[in-house]
Order: sequence, then structure tokens, then C-alpha cells
Amino acid sequence: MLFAHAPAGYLALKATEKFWNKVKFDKKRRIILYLVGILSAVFPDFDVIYYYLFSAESSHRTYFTHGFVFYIFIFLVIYIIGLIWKKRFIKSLAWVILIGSFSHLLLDMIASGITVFAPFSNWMIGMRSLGFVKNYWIGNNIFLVNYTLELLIIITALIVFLWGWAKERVYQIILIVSGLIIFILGSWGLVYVNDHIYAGDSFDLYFEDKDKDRIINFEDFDINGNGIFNIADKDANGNGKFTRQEIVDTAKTMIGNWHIPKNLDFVEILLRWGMFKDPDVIRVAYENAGIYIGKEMAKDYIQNSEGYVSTSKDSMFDRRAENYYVYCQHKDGLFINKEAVEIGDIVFLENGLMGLVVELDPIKAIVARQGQNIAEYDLGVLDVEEFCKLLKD
Ligand SMILES: [Ca+2]
Ligand SMILES: [Ca+2]
Ligand SMILES: [Ca+2]
Repeated sequence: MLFAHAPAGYLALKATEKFWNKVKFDKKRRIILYLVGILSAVFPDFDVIYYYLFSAESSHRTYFTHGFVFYIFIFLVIYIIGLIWKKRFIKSLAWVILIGSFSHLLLDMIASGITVFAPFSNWMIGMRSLGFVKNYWIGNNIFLVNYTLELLIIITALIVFLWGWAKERVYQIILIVSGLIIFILGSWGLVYVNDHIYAGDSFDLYFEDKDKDRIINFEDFDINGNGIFNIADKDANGNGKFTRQEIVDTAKTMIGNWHIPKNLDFVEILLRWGMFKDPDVIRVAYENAGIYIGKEMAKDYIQNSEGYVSTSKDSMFDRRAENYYVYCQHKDGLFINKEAVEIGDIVFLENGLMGLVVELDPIKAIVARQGQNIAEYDLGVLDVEEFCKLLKD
């Protein structure tokens, strides 16, 4: 909910104006109250700046700025000042801050989840954390759901805002009709974009416990419980398809897409412009075959962090080609001899990108180049630096 917070705050203030504007303040004060309220509706996201500058290790929605406690405290302080000074305006100020900030938090609870009681508790409450999106259509189309809702809020706020000027019925009809047209065109655009977002079927696999050893697949280095580590297992996820072939099959379904979401992090798309990164092809393809490469890398990082460009707690840890290169180095997986290449291997290109080998003779790899659709390339036309063999079968 990146763009909808200000309009949602405006709508919340408009709906509650009779309550916080009982005495009917003059125009100037009313505008100030609206502006403060709208600013409060956006304010919780200022922690995003802190998040990007100092700590990308956890969601910014877990900071105290995304809990109700902080705003109740601010409200009480300002309200009590208003009581002591006997100023109605200050009391209304307290109310619009509370209404604005609460509108933000409630919207975030719908879109994902927030730590409602921060800083006292880290308990995340929201649609996402309650599992609403797991295994469902919404889970694979969260981009569409999220931005359609944003669009709806923005258009509604615009109509409400302009309603005051549209005194005659004909203007009101024009307003509603144009709002509808913008909504339909906008939704159509969102559907189009959504169609180019890779929606894998790894969600089930992710949270399952295939071998019933009480370690969910995502945390399990031996998903099928046959005593062979995922990375060395011919069929790591135990679905009857060979790991190597499954990796290649998955990667081929990504061709033509713009974006591959990191697990349940679709909402971050616009925060991290650039849509997809080249390591995503490898990460997701391996994941669908039962190899959580980020976990494998994190395990290696704990034993030997040398060379890694970010810590294993960084949410971009398994989305940086440099880290994959270091991991391959640590695993003695790097080689330059083309004769030894197998499908499912990784290729590092001279331009810094990485790809996934999906065909031999001639060698072809799937590469995600920023600003272009994910595509298959003949390695004869790309400058190959090194190959990497991670699968141990
Ligand atoms: Ca397990
Ligand atoms: Ca196994
Ligand atoms: Ca398999």
C-alpha cells in the first residue's frame, strides 16, 4: 500500500469529520487539520527510509512506527495538552493524528501484517500473517489484489474530494463515470502486468513437511527424509521428477515474464524497482525442485563468510549474483571447461549476470536481464566467464 495511504487517510478523515470538527473550525484550521491527518496517514512509512539506509534485515512493518501503541501515546500527550490549555483545536489535532495513523495501520493489516503491539511484542497480525494468502489464488496474485485495492482507494478519494465542486447532477455523473473508466483501464493494466509476473507453484512445497520430521521443507536440508541432502538428491522434493530436469522445466516456464517475486514479497516490487534480478531464475527454479539455495548459502555463510557481499540475514542475500559466485567458489563448483557442462548448472557471464543452463549442444541458458523479458540465450553469443556446478548427483 504505497500510494493509497494519503487518499485513505483523507477518506478516513472525511468520514469522521463530524466527530473531530464539531465546532466547525474556520477554513484555514480545517485545512490544517486535514493536512496533519493526511501526513499522519503517510508518516508510518517514513521508517522505510531508515529501513533502506540502515537495516534491511527485517520488514519495516515491524518497527514501532507500525504499531498502534506509539500513536496512542502521541494522541494522549497532545489530547492532554489540549485539555489543560482548554483548546478544542489541539484536541482535534490529537484526533486527526490518531485517525490518520490508524488508517495507515489498518490498511497495512489488510495488505500484509504489522506488529500491532510493537515495541512490546513482535506479534504480526494481518491477512498475510494469518495465512490468508497461503496456497490460494490471492497468494499468487497479491500484486493484482494489492494494487487494484490501491487504485480503488485513490479513485474513491478523488471522487469524494471533487464532489464538493460538482454541485449539479450532470457533473456528478461525469465524475462517477470518469472514475469508473479510470478504474477499468487501470485494472486492465494491472491484469496485464500481473500476467507477466511469474507465479510459481512452490508455495505448497515451501510450507509443507514432506518427511513429517517437524522441520518444514523450507528449513529442511533433506526434504524427503531419505538421508541424502537436497543438493545431492536426484529427486530432492520426492515428486518423482529428477531434480535437474525439474529445475530446467521450471526455468523454461519463466520465459517471457518480467518479474519473479521472492516468496510472499510481491508488495516490495515497487520499492525495489528493477522488477526481477538475474539470480531469481536460479533461486526459484532450484526452489521448485526442492533446493532452497538461499538456505544452502546461509549455511555456508555461517561456516565461512569470506567473500560474501552481504550477511545471510540480508533479504537480498540470495538475490545477489556475487554471493552465488562466492558460494560456488566455496563449494569448489567453478569450472570453465564447456565439455563438463550439464543442464541445471549455473553460468556466470562477463557482464556480471548469471543464468541457468537449460540446453546443451549448443549450450543455452535462461537469463533475466533487467528491463527485458526473461529469455533463453545461445551461450555462443554471450561472453561466458565461468560455469558452476552445485548439484551433486
Ligand atoms: Ca521435513
Ligand atoms: Ca533427500
Ligand atoms: Ca523432484
